Amino acid sequence: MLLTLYKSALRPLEIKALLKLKIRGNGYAPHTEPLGQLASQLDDKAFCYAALGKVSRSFSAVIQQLPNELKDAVCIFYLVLRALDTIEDDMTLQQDIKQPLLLNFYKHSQDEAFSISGIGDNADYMVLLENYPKVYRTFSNLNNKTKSTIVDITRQMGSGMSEFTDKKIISVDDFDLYCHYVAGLVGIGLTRLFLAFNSLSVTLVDTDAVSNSMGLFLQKTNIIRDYYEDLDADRTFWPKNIWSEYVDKLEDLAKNPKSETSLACLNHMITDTLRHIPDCIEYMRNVKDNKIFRFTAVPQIMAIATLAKLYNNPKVLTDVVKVRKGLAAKLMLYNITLNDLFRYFWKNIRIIEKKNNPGMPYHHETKLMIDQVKNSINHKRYQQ
Ligand code: D99
Repeated sequence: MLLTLYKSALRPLEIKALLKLKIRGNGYAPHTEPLGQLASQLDDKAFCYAALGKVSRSFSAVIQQLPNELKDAVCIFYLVLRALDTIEDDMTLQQDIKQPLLLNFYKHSQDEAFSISGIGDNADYMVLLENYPKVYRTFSNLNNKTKSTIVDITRQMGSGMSEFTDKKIISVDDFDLYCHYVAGLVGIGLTRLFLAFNSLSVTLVDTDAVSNSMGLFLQKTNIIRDYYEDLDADRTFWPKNIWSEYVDKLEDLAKNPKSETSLACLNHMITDTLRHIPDCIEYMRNVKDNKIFRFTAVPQIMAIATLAKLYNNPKVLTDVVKVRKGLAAKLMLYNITLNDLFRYFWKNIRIIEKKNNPGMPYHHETKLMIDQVKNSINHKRYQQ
């Protein structure tokens, strides 16, 4: 926390926001005891919120922005997805165990007796899977529409993850399909939860396609940001058809992080992610419920700020580059409006534009994408 405060030292609004969040306790200072110990002390729903606070502190703060009736649904949705993700991420699991577990997880998530030990690369994830009956019982108290949405998304996601356990990400279409399974479906599922809560909360025409882009934008940003960490864990999600234009092996990027070729590959990946922004702007323009807007806006603004920091930045290829937690805290504390969102996107796309030097490989394609993003913001800004 001290390091977090230090990083925001010159930004009083962020300091204030971080301290307020810490004092309010929900976002930054959840229970201090280990989740395993809490499991025996807390009732089912309290355990679920404690688990949420442990696996993603900033997300558990973001979720507080939602209307009460939606909080439980999204908390459980997140935990079910996190459980499934923990199984997918476990590299020690042999294929003939992992595949059926992924494929059938949606059935297990409806079975009170389901609990599984020894899976997960950290204690909190392991405890979550061991205490899955607590998640199930909290899930079972949700309304039928919410339950069927969560089960259907989990079924599709588990099937997609299973498909990709022995399939490599070669083309950009493969990349879009993988990200659809692990993140696009989250956007689609959330929109269904929002509409079940209030049918006028999101007024989209091409609902699933635009909701899918919301997930792809966040997931692709994470995959670019986590290049070095994933390389270390021998996990690669960057599509071969992109990186093989620049290097023979993906790990070669880390060998010459400052070279024009390595940076061109990084910028190419970021340009591919910018492609989803017009849909994200379209989504945000159609969120009519203020609390749902704030919930969806925070990760979007964090993502565009992250991309601006990653663009043409050699550090991405040797370390994990993150934006300040203070930004998330500030976004959560202030009632951000659609125009604030436009301002953040505009500011950060301008940062990328300034770093996109004419002499760089892929400069032209990036410029075209940036112009499309600017039009999508500008056009919406006046039309609003
Ligand atoms: C996610 N994703 O928030 Cl996809 C996962 N943080 O990044 Cl239910 C599950 O948002 C759910 O710690 C919702 O750096 C989300 C997205 C989301 C989506 C679509 C519409 C609205 C919201 C997350 C969760 C973590 C998150 C944590 C982040 C700072 C900002 C808040 C951090 C997206 C996914 C699926 C790509 C991981």
